[in-house]
Amino acid sequence: MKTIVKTLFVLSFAMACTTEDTPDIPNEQQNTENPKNENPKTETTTNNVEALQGDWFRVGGNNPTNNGMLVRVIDEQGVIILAQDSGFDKDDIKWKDILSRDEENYDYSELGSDYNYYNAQMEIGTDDTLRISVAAAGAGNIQKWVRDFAEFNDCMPYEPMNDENTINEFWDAINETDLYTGLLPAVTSPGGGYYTVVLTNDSGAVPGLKVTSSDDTSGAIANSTAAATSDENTRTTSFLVYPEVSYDIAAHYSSHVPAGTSPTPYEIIWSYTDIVDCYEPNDEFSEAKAIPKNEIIEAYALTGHINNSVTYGEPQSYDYYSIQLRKPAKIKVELLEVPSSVNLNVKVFTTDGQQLITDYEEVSGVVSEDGAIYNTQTSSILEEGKYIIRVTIGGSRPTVVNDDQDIPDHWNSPYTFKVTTAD
Ligand SMILES: [Ca+2]
Repeated sequence: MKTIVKTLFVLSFAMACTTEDTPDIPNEQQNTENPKNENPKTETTTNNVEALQGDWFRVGGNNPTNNGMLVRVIDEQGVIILAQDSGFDKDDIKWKDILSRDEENYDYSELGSDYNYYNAQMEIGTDDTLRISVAAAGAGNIQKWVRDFAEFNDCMPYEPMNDENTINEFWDAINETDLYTGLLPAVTSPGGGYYTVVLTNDSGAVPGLKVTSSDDTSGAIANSTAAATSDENTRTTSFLVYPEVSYDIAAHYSSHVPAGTSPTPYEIIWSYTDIVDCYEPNDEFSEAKAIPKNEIIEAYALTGHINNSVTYGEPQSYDYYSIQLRKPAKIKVELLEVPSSVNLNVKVFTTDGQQLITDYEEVSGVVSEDGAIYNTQTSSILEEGKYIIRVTIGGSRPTVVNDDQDIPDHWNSPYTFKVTTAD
């Protein structure tokens, strides 16, 4: 039943709404070469709704946000199982009092977005498609419904946007610091990537390199000299990059090994390595990206530095996904590959944000340790509908490396997982 709140909502918007799909021009008239009344039926008491029973997915109509809606016909009623973004609720009776006119045609009442019912007709085709026309406000509209529907997948692939540049400059004196504001440009790639900056010279100077987010005035992503490293004339820093953030570079002449020259030439070489993650941005609950069940999903666990430090629990540590259950089941999230440098934490939520109780099954490693691979399954069977899966990155998760340190596994290696259902 609708609540008072819903009723008030409907009243306030009634002027703007007509039916669920704004009616348009009716379909061409039925070409009845053999009018049905030539063979009048005698068994008028039988309501032939047998062929309609079961699930129907909406795939076409003049309101595309309603596509993917799932209506389940039981006897003479069609009930919403998956509402998608239609504004309807699960369990609303979308098709009411279906009455067969003949083998293919039915009359019924269609629930409009104003929660009034409108006279409508449906025709089932030999290809097991259902075509619906709603007659309202002097016009009709055609919707197409089918028995099965590919699951939503919000993956938006893009080409990697790698970049590089070299700057040649001079220090005029020992202890001079040259500041390059925004030298490392903001990237647009949703998944971010990583910058590598090399500050070097062949004059014997020991360089100091400072990298900071252009958006953060306190601290630094990296700030150190090449003193006591394997190559004291070169300082190298790599760090994870967040989209739409630029970074500043400070090049410092800290000291010299042999007799210094003045001015002292130096070189800054930077390169950007893009990480393609087709489900980003998905750092917020509201940004959850739809993924299909039973398919391997590939993503990167961490986008990088908004500020000079990346703290555990910041949005870029989260990946949110949504899945849909078409029948009651447990949700099972199977981690398949996990970078050795991170620990992944998997949680399942209702769309209201309520976290569901889950059980774990270790596949390799220990659940709480880096690189652990395990399955997460809801403890109870969930009803049909949409659910949110959150993958959080924990563990050691370095976002900066210097000089000879290896690029951490989670920068270059995706995690992969698959969502399945269980009884
Ligand atoms: Ca994310």
